[in-house]
Amino acid sequence: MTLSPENNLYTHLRRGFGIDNAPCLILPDNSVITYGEARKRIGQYATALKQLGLKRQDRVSVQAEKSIESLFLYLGVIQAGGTYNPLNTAYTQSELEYFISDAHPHVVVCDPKTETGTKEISSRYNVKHVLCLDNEGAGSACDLASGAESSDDIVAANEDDVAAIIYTSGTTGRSKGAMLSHNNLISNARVLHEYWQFVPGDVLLHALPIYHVHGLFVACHCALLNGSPMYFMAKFEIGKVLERLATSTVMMGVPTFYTRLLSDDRFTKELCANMRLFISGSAPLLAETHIEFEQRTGHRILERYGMTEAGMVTSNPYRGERVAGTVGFALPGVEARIADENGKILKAGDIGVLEIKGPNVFKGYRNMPEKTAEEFRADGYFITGDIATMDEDGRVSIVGRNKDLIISGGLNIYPKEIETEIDDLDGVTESAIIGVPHPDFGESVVAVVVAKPGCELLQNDIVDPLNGRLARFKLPKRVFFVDELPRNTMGKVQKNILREQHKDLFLIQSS
Ligand code: MLC
Ligand code: AMP
Repeated sequence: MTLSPENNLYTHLRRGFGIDNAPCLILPDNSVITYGEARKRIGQYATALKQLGLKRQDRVSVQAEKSIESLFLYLGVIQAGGTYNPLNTAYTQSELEYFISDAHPHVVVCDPKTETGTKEISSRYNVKHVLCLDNEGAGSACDLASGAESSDDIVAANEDDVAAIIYTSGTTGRSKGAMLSHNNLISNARVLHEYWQFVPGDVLLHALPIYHVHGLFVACHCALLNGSPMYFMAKFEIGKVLERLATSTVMMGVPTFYTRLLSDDRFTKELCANMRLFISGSAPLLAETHIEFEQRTGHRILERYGMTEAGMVTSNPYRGERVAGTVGFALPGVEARIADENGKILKAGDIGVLEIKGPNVFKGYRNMPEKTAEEFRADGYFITGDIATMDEDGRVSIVGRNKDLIISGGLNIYPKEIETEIDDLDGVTESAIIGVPHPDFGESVVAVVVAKPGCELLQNDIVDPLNGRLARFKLPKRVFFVDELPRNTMGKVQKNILREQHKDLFLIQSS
């Protein structure tokens, strides 16, 4: 293992950067940040972080709104050899405390609105510096960078050094910090850039958040490696997205983006005339959305499949059949197989758990060697927890999940975490959290609660106390009260029965 700038992700991204006066980011007010300006600014963040004493693989935890400054901060951390730890902006302060205690960051960057609380938490865990960035990209982190000399030096790394830690919720309710190495990120970025055939002239419409793999790595890395401009939007707002479509060529989104576009009459074939590629992932894209989209626009959405622990894993082909309801083939360099729960490899067409291996697969969960070991087979395959089939040609379809996970609008929600909070409430005996079909979010959170005898509870008695403890996207959208939960002979709650009972809840309401 050699320590070299050649092993640093930023070296590879920067090689792809456009010439100095080429546009890198186009903002809602049409102002443009060039690649030269971006490089300089990233170099200022790298210097500022080093001046704060950041060393190779020291963590920088960031819970800040999407802005050009938060993007530059990310790249500055990588240039400085640090480990970037983005956090969903919806996380509450009590959720934040766990991440800080686990990541043990050298620097925390937060929104000015949460500065007091974040400083208090950080002081308990010996964090050296707490800085701020607001939704406009202003704040002490930005000021510090402005006062630093820009440097082009990229800190040497081992290819196995941890470039990012992304927390993904766990089935036990405790979040796991997936450690992604520079090499994990470089290999995946290169493969996607080539597989999706990025070309000069591409313009990426970027409306995803940048605290997850999809918006931060998949989208940004492809554009940066290609030296392409990105329309950089704070969030997915339909009007703003429609405005930019006519001059974009590529968009990446979660299925909610596509269903929202389809439900807007302004979204037409003409508006998509310049588009080369629509990519969907992070959650299942309904076959009906795929078909309706093609009928409306003439474009076949390219669906791919991935996860925090491995970046992108499979993809429908760029040229060749993009089949609705399938996630395509293992990407070059990635090996995929279907196995039963004991690890016995199954034959084509059988349903089992998808297992994968490749340079994209993470190094493990931070501070959780046992949990990490449990999720790998002896021959190095990672057990994804997704139920899938693979046909004779290697085309994969995801048909379910072996993990008790809800994906709402592309965000993962683990029922256990919510159940633990609800079960702690006065007047509650127990609860079950389920995901049911939702026309906008794909799936939505529903709570089924057993109250203690004699306790009359209402929906608000359950939801209100969770506010402030759990991010709001995790809160149940509906609560049902029952006398008892259905259980099998082993005593396990039969969530499939509950899901079946409530499957039309949001579909009926919306029609
Ligand atoms: C927001 N809300 C949600 C929600 N997003 N509720 C459930 N599920 C969601 N995903 C709630 C808020 O708490 C708020 O509720 C209300 O909706 C309005 O908030 P908002 O921020 O204005 O929502 P909106 O802009 O409509 O956001 C929806 C969305 C967004 C789908 C555009 O969630 C989004 O951009 N999702 C993408 C997530 C993503 O990038 N996933 C990739 C993970 S990586 P209240 O009660 O407070 O008013 C991964 C690997 C892979 O999975 O394969 O890519
Ligand atoms: P995350 O933990 O946020 O990285 O989410 C990863 C999970 O999202 C995967 O394990 C899958 O369950 C799901 N996922 C991602 N892409 C797809 C897809 N195209 N189809 C179905 N599920 C998907």
